[in-house]
Amino acid sequence: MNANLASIMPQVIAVWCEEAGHDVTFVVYTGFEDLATALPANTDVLFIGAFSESAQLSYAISNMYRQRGTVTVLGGPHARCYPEDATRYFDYVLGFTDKSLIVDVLNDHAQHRPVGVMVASAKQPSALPGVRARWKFVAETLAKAPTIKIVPMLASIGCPYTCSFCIDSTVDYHAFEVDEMRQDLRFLQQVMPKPRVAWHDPNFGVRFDETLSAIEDAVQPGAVQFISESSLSLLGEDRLPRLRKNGFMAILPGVESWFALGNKAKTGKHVGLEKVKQVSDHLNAVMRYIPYVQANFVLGLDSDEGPEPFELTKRFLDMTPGVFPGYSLMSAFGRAAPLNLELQRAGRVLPFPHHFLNNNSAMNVKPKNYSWTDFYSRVVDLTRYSFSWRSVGRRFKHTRGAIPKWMNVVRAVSSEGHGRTKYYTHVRHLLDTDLTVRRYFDGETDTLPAFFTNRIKSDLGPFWDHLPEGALKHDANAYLHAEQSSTAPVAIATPGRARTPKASA
Ligand code: B12
Ligand code: SF4
Repeated sequence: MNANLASIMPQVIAVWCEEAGHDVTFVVYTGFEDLATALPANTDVLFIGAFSESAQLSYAISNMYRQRGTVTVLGGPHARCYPEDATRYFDYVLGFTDKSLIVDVLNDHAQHRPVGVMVASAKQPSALPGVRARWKFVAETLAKAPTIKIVPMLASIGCPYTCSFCIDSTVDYHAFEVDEMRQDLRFLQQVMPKPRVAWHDPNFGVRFDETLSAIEDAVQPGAVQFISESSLSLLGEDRLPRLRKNGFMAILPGVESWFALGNKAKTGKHVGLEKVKQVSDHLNAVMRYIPYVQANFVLGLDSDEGPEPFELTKRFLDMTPGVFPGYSLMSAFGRAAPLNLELQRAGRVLPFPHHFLNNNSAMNVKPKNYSWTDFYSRVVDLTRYSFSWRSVGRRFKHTRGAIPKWMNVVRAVSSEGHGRTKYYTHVRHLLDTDLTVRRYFDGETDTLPAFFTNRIKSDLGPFWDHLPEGALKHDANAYLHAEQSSTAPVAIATPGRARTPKASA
């Protein structure tokens, strides 16, 4: 993982473990470290934070360390989304995590095998150690980033909106103490010459005035540069000058679809071309103030049908040439969202190994209104259009500033732009030529086609040999099965500690 994209929570866990009196070794795995030697041989407890795309890697690492007697704990998006599967490979699988939960796990530190325990705090923590407390671990992480170094911060957690496909649709919005934020920003300016901060808030600026005032108190205009993900509804034209003045360099709003989620884009009931025009005008205005704008779209939502959604996105790109488009193939990340239960009930979720669940390597939901071949043809066409030299040139021309201009070019010609077009084109070709692929996509078999198995093998490299038996397969409907079965350990969502670890043996 690029060190600039690393999560806050592993740094938080490291702080809490030290506060509880433990010796901590913190490792950011960027793909180059030798994990066999990076941790002390006598490690008692190993915490791993992983997205689902790193699930198989995390299972292999856990296996390596469990064989040495280490107790292993998984936390992060994969643990929240696929806890049942993760308990097959970890002693503890953590959902929402606060300090007291970590202390409980450390006190217990027992091997729970063959099936680990799922534990979670009742809700998201109301406060987390800030940058000052995490600095040692932030600095270790940033030492691995090339020239540009980005510090991750959080001003809030959860979201007031309820987009049914999103993990935060059921998590209440909670803003952290602004005073803590002020102090962190002052501290950062003492330890870094011109800090860059990425807000990891699911939806930054819900409490716009309060948050911006705190920034203004602590930072001279422009002394710190900021990046954030905010919904369009929060980016009214009256707020843009203030964001510019305070050094906001990049904003990543979610448009998602031309036919749904109008409240989030502040387009109300307008759909189709009307929404395109409105969002395009809005984002062109945003670009007059903020140099880098990425608009995020989800492809394959149930609200979309026929060629129009794709053609409208092309139209949008023509009308908004400076914006970088971020595409996600609709994905159901296990327990992440209420919508997933419906999709599992309808038999539409495919068992693609987690390794491919990163919104582009595979789409694990059968589209409602498209055949696979039609869908992939349209995805190929749209990505080709978006990263064609014509679009790249127009984006370059309509973006201000050297870094934003070149970042767009690099992203377009890298694995993200041209690389994805090539990958989607290949998958589209396999749908025509490889019956094992077609039958897997159609849900007629759960035998993973050789193309995908070989890809995991090559991605995991030496870790492939440590992958536990059966780790490429999971129950794609585990969420539904747990809801239906009274005996299933539905731990994560219940109030209070879901399943308290035994007292220390
Ligand atoms: C900020 C963010 C990013 C940032 C920062 C990424 C990062 N490394 O943290 C950026 C923009 C870089 C990013 C990129 C991606 N993201 Co993102 N991102 C988020 C977002 C909006 C917030 C996450 C966050 O920090 N929340 C605040 C923390 C405090 O809360 P939390 O994550 O719920 O964590 C709690 C527990 O899980 C636990 N915990 C968390 N980590 C750990 C670690 C340990 C060791 C322990 C014990 C506990 C623990 O403690 C926390 C407190 O209760 C979430 C959506 C969301 N609202 O959660 C998506 C989300 C995490 N991202 C997602 C995805 C798919 C991606 C990408 C693959 C998208 C893409 N195609 O590029 C990439 C992959 C990045 C990578 N591998 O590094 C998915 C993950 C689904 C999954 N099961 O894997 C999510 C859930 C969005 C979604 N689609 O629903 N992302
Ligand atoms: S606005 Fe963004 S963070 Fe909030 S529920 Fe919708 S998708 Fe999730």
